[in-house]
Amino acid sequence: MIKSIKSLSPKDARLSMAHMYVAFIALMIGATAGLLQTLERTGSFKLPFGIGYYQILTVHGVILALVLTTFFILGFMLAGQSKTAGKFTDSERNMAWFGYWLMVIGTIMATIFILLNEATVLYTFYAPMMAHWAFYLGLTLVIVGSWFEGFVIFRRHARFLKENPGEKSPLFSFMAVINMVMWQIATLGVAATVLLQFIPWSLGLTESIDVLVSRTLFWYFGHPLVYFWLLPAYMAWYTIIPKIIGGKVFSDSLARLSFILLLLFSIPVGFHHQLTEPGIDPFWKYLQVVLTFLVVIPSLMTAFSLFATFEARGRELGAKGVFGWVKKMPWNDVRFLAPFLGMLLFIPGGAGGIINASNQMNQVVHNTMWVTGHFHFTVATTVMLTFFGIAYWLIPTLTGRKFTETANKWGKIQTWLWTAGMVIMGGSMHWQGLLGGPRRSAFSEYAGNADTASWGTYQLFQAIGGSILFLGMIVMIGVFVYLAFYAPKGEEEFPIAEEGPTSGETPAVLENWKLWIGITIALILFAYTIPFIDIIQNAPPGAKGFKLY
Ligand code: HAS
Repeated sequence: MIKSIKSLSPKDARLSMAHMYVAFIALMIGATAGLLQTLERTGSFKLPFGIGYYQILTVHGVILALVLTTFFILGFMLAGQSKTAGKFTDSERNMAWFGYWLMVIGTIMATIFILLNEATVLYTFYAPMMAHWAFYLGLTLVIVGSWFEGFVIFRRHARFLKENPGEKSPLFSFMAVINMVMWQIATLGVAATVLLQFIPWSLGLTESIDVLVSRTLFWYFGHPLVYFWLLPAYMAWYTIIPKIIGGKVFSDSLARLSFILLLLFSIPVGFHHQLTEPGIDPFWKYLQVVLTFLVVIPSLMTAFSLFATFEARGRELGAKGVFGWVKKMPWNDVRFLAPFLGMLLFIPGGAGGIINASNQMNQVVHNTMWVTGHFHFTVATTVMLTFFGIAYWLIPTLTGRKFTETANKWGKIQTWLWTAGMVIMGGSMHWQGLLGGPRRSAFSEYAGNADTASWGTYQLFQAIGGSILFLGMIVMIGVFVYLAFYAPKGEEEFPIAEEGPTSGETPAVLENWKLWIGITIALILFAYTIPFIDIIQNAPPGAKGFKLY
């Protein structure tokens, strides 16, 4: 039970903490499914009780990529906004609770049908694989619930601007608004395919489904989805990490500009997931590849800003040279160590993304284990290590407890286990993919196949990595439970950095929402209108549905 805590309004803390419970339960279920997958793929382990590989893979993808992320991100953003812009009103908080419960009900519905093996369609639920209609409805509720929470974030931000005329909005709140604007616009695509295509089709109201339309609408949503995961990690890197290392925000306007660029360029790029698909004119694929390269720029700006933050702090502490700061960083503080290792792994993770986006190289890596390696380095390492780093101080802040030395020690063990597990597993996935190893394949799919029977060593490495990760998950859950229920009562800092002397004036145009949302919509219309009309006009006959098992 949350008593009185000064660093955050208790009612807002309770709301945020409710999200954290779901996120960490999801981590437990999803990571266990991940371990089982790596073991199955060695060929020496058979899943018990007749459970299928693809069913476990669906649990893993949906529960981790969609449920854990969405709950953690919304909980974190609500807490950060309450801290920086001020607490929510009762009506705002009630609306957020309403959204939260919709998301919980949707998650339970989707999970039940996955467990019943009625929704073994993986997290991308590609047609013509068909799930029970209740699975799609469950996912819809999760999305609609998140919209309500998004409206709360918009309202709180607008209220701050109204109540503080002429004042700049808090950086954290601004970033949360960008993330939710991107999310609301992007989820329109997945909502459209689910409501107009999947639900009528799975109810038997329509006989067939237009596969290319559904995949295009999915990937219109799918790429911004990965930035929806990344942006909260960037929020922590820009606004929280400087405080943890004792430094200041390097540049408020650079941070805002990089978020605006991420908003502009993260949506009109979905075709880079469909480069090998027939039915989309190559010109439009080319255009979206160019836009993909533009979306890399704000990440490079972020890298620059981080180096500047570290260097400035290092020099304050007496460091010399470009990398002198390395010796001055608080390596013993897991709140810094975990996100930092996430940043480090984002260098190969991001480079892998650039390879994926390069049309010719995509032909080599598409649908191979390389892509699985790519997203384990990005979302499962960069983003998750940052989320863990956040959880170490956020959970005690929310529950009115202290982040103790014991928790820090176990946190460091957890961080190294997670990093080692991901490097071994993700590294081996990349390698296997380069050699043509297929992704999303159960052992039984390739056993006995002369071309692919020799993946044993890679699968073994993945099982070793997966087992280390499983241990990392157990330690994380242990620390979470300790911080939520057993750590000594007290007040934990919610670390938010101030602007440094390098920051300069922030131009008012960066807060011009009509302008940025207008350009975002214009870019989307430019990148999608003509190819989408073309896809519909030249559609082949629709596909009938099938079930995996
Ligand atoms: Fe990706 C596929 C392209 C980033 C996630 N991606 C996926 C899938 C997922 C995913 C889940 O173009 C699979 C979907 C599926 O199931 O089919 N991706 C990119 C590009 C980027 C990128 C260009 N992806 C991400 C992020 C993800 C993510 C982030 C999750 C969070 N991705 C693709 C493409 C595909 C794809 C194709 C389709 C492949 C196919 O064929 O199916 C870029 O955003 C990457 C830019 C990043 C950088 C790195 C900047 C580095 C920083 C760290 C600085 C470090 C410091 C510390 C300061 C340029 C900011 C340094 C310290 C020292 C001491 C040195």
